[in-house]
Amino acid sequence: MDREKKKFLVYGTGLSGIAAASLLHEKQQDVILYDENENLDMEAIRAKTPKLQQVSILSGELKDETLEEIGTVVLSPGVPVDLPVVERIKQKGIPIWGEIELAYRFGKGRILAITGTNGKTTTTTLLGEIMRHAYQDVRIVGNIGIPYTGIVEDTTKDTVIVAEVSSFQLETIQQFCPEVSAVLNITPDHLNRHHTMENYIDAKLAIAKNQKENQVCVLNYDDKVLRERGKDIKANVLYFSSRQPLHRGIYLWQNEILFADKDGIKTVCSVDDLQIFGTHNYENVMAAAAMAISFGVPLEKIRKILVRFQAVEHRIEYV
Ligand code: UMA
Repeated sequence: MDREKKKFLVYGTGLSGIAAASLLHEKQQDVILYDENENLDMEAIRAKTPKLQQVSILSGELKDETLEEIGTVVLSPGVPVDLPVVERIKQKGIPIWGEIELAYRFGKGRILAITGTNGKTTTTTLLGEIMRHAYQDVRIVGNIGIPYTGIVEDTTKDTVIVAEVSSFQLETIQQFCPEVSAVLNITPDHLNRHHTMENYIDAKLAIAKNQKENQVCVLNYDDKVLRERGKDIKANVLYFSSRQPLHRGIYLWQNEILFADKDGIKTVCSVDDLQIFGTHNYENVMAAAAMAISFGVPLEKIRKILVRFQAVEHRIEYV
């Protein structure tokens, strides 16, 4: 059977799975929603969205005969890619897309994407606010708790998408390609899922794997791994540093955040004017500012939001 005409199987019935299945249904694709959990409350799932009334929902063991009908599997980020059942899907030659990949294939707009072990949510929120100040239609999505597939139907070519992406989500991208990406830092995390630090680093850096020379990847110069691996990135790498001046990039010098490029050095802001504190937060500010500058937002607009921005809930703040 022609794979194009086969069904999608959406694996996982959490936030990502429900948004992905709803999008596929909306796009008139044949879709099966699947979850390993045998005690799944299907009625509760259907109740979550009226769009799912027409979608078949399966749970428990995933049978070979079901896979015979499947053209593409859309994996939720929480599903490890080395599960025996996922290996079985790969052996059958069925393409596996992450939920982010599905959104990318069906969505429109310009994408900025952020990953890193720490600071993702603060940086994503801050960048989202800067973008909202500069553009009309801005969506903040991803690991932050808003599935990217959930907003795809509302996107146009003018939509600006600011996405927080986790290593789990990046493991299953194929073509996903942000215009501007950032990796904030990499320290050991989620090693039960990725097994080795090398796998974890590879998953994080996949954010830049499809980027071209005219696109930008923002990296932390003070992170040894990122400084090394930055040399292999095809995109234009723009570094930030809280420890040293850079010829080209954004850095902390005494109390000032400065941006240096071929035209000279400009002041982004003074850290004394910020509402968030600590070097880790100055790094988040530098990453968000570097991304916004790379996207073409004027410095004055960036500065206005930086000095106004308050800590994201449940993050460290000054009391
Ligand atoms: N499931 C299986 N088999 C498995 C694992 C899960 O069938 O082996 C099923 C579960 O029974 C459940 C569903 O999959 O029904 C859950 O899917 P999920 O774990 O992917 O969770 P979602 O609700 O879809 O939420 C996901 C992200 N979760 C994870 O990455 C674990 C959310 O990030 C994200 O906000 C959301 O998509 C929207 O994009 C959470 C997270 O903890 C906050 N992320 C990690 C982190 O930040 O450290 C990476």
